[in-house]
Amino acid sequence: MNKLIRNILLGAALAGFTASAQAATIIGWEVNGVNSYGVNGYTASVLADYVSNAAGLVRSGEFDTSGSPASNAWGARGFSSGVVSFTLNVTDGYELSLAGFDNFWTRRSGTGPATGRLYYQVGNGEKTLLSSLNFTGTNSTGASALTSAMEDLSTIEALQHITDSVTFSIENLNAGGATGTWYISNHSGYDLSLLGELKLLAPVDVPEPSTWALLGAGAGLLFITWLRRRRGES
Ligand SMILES: [Ca+2]
Repeated sequence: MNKLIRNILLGAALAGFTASAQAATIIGWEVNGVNSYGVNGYTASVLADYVSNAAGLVRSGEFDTSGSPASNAWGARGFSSGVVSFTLNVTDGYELSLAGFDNFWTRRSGTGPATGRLYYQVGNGEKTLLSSLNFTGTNSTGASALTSAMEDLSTIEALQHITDSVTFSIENLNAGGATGTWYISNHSGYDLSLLGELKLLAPVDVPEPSTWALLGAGAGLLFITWLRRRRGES
């Protein structure tokens, strides 16, 4: 493409992003209609452009999915040292700035985990505690476990201008028994969701890394072929 036209198009795209810069739903899960604890790796119900979440909503650690699960809820039983997590991968050329959690509706049984901890990890960085959680809802209407720390992520530098990935993990604690349940619970709207903003990074007028990598790989192959010929290998 003509360089001038390309720069004009990129400039127009950037201007569009700037004009509409406001927090929107980046990812959200709806658990209405989810039964039998829901699938492990539950696909997001809404996902913004330029981010991916290939693994879905994942449970790991110690848990089981036997017994009689609640309706319209995603979770597990025996979550005493279980973890629920999800990862957002940002498309190359974009950056993600997180504004806050919008919804975080939970329910548990009487012997389910009463408290938890929410951590974030950007790329391969350190796992950092974002907030301690209280799971107060023990009936079918559940309760929000949002904290002020979760609602405003804009002041956390690490969660702004993310260009690789971010993982949130919920560690459930203090279960009263091995059969205690814990769920993301149905409420009006999305039941677990995150707000933020995606921006196109400013164009840089140099060959892209992939181009350099291809050039490098090509040169490497030529060199190996030349070496082999010199040594009389086929
Ligand atoms: Ca819902």
